[in-house]
Amino acid sequence: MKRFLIISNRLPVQIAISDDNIDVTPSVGGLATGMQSVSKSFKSSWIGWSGVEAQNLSSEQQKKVDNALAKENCIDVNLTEEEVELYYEGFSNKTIWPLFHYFSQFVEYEEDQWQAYKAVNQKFADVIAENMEGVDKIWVHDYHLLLLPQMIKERFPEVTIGFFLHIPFPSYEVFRILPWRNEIINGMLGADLLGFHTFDYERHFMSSVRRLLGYDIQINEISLPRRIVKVDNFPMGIDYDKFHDAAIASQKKSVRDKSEVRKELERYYLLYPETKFILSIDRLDYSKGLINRLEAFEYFLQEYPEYRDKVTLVLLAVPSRVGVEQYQQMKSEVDEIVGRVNGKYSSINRMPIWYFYRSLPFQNLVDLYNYCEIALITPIRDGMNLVAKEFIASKTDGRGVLILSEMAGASKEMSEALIINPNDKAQIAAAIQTAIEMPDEEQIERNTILQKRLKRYNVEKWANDFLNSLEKVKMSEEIYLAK
Ligand code: ADQ
Repeated sequence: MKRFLIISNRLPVQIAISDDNIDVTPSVGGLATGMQSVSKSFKSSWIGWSGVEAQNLSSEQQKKVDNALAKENCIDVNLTEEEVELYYEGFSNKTIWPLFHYFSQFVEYEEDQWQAYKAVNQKFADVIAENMEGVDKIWVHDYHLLLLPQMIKERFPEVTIGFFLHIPFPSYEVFRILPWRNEIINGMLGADLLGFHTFDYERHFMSSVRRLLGYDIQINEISLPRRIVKVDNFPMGIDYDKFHDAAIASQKKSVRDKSEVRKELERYYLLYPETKFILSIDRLDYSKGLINRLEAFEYFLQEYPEYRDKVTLVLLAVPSRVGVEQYQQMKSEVDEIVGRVNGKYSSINRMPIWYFYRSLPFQNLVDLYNYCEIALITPIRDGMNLVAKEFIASKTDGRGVLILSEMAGASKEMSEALIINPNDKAQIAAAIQTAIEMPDEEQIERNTILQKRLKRYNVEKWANDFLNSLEKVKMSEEIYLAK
């Protein structure tokens, strides 16, 4: 059987190191799940960074880490503290991330970060080169590794390379701001198949290729001098059954076995049966629109006073990139607004916002999705947004209303949600009212369509579709070269 390589910045594992023990546990994220289904048909290995900085390990410990990773079919790309700072926290998260999410005011243009980005992409290419035996296909993921496809193609021209971008690709007028724009585009064009979440990102990419490099472009093909590159959209799905089944199982649990979250929500609901819970979940990231969401909620409480005692916003923010200045600033701003709103609208028994700054175990997450009547998801920009899909998948009686930003890739597939402009406070407030008042039959009607779609196009289907297209690319390339 041919071998297949999956490449991403981080390996899909968590590593815990103590004096005499190394514990490696597989992580359960969407990408890892999608890839599990792929590894049924291919013998695959995953190459990426373990999350442990190389110089913090003794050679003995490094050996143990490598052995433990090998059992999970994972291969570590050792990164030093400096590389992590310049390549990951630097160029990836201070240049590419803000630019591709249209936050051009946050973009840093640092030559040393760019050099580190190139060097680490090269380091990935070197580790790949050491592990190429029997490999005929490579799938590279995301914005940390935009130069890697070309680096692999130069060394292994016969190998088929796929690349998938998990974040938006911005319009040409934004992308062109980048001093290293041509290198980035050329890096990506090393792939045989380029995948994006939406047609718009695909179109933006094509437009940048045409305007920067002048290549000939047909509907979803780019003709390079010696080969063609296919470009297509593959909206990423979720592990639908996992969320749906967990929600059903949770409802059947006895009081003793229920999660703390569920017990607390049920207790509160007994005291205040009129309460509608509005759920907000994301990483604390400026692209996710937490500030505008909180301001819209504040506006709702102010303009719709009759609902003040009937709604509770459950705000869950996962700590993210805590070393980056804009993230620290945003955290202070969120703290301030939550304090202001709770200060103004709380009563002795009730608080309008329940604020949690932490990650949650899977079961609690599912219980929140399942129990809360409304989800308020208002990113300023978001490649896809899986939370929106997980919320709908976790509904078991068809009830629940999703309010979703038109700037999330997910909005393209979820038009049955209440779609809003994240910068329009009045529109968001009106949508909250609509959601609270929406009749059950209408909720069920909308969610039935959404659930059917999410179940059909799940993460397994997404991964398989991408790989099927990768197979076809090879065939059409042979025809092209024969012409
Ligand atoms: P993210 O920006 O991380 O992903 P998203 O797609 O919403 O955003 O995925 C977040 C994941 O984290 C979800 O699977 C969710 O279950 C989990 N999560 C969120 N809050 C949590 C909490 N408090 N505790 C535990 N888990 C939590 C990037 C892009 C997105 C794109 C994905 C996939 O930015 O646009 O959808 O990749 O391509």
